[in-house]
Amino acid sequence: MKIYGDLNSGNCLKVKWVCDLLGRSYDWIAIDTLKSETRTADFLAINPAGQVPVVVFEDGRALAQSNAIIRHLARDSALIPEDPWLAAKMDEWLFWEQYSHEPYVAVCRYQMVYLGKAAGDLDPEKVRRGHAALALMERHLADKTFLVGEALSLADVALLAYTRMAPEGGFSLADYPALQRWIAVSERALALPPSAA
Ligand SMILES: N[C@@H](CCC(=O)N[C@@H](CS)C(=O)NCC(=O)O)C(=O)O
Repeated sequence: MKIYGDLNSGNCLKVKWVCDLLGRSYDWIAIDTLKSETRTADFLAINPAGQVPVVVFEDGRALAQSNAIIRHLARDSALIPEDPWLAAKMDEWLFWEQYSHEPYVAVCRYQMVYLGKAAGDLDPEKVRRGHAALALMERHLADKTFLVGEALSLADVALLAYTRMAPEGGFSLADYPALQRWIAVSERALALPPSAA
């Protein structure tokens, strides 16, 4: 299996973390998104959407979209709750992450880290919606260890990717103690080095 990805991308790290945790072997093909390596004819032949991550399996079939990939890779594993209701709640978080979290938290980080924007120059609406996403997670996690059920699931993997990087996008986590606790627990479960957050 080949994973085309950029290690600076939370979406790509989700895929790497799931493979590492499940002991799946893979070749990591480094794609530099900042050098537009997602726009070459060869890359577009693999993923016409021109985005990483994309995985090419042994039989040549390709799968894009980080949350679709991790859902496929983790099928039949403990990262997806057996209980159908809890699995659906996990999916609720995966869709929410892509529509209500990543477009704000990850985009602000991208603009600050890679485009050199100052925090004060970020679009205030993006900042407001990023904080709204973090606050929703904070309320949910106030009395819980993990987002769904009693164990790490793909919901935690997907949300961890950009939440642990939120400070790089100008989102201080100082006022989010439950989030900080959850980040530390999830990082330990994934055997990741603790983030600065
Ligand atoms: N919804 C997609 C988003 C993928 C995405 O935005 N990828 C970015 C890196 S995080 C990318 O490839 N950007 C380069 C480009 O658009 O050319 C997913 O979850 O995989």
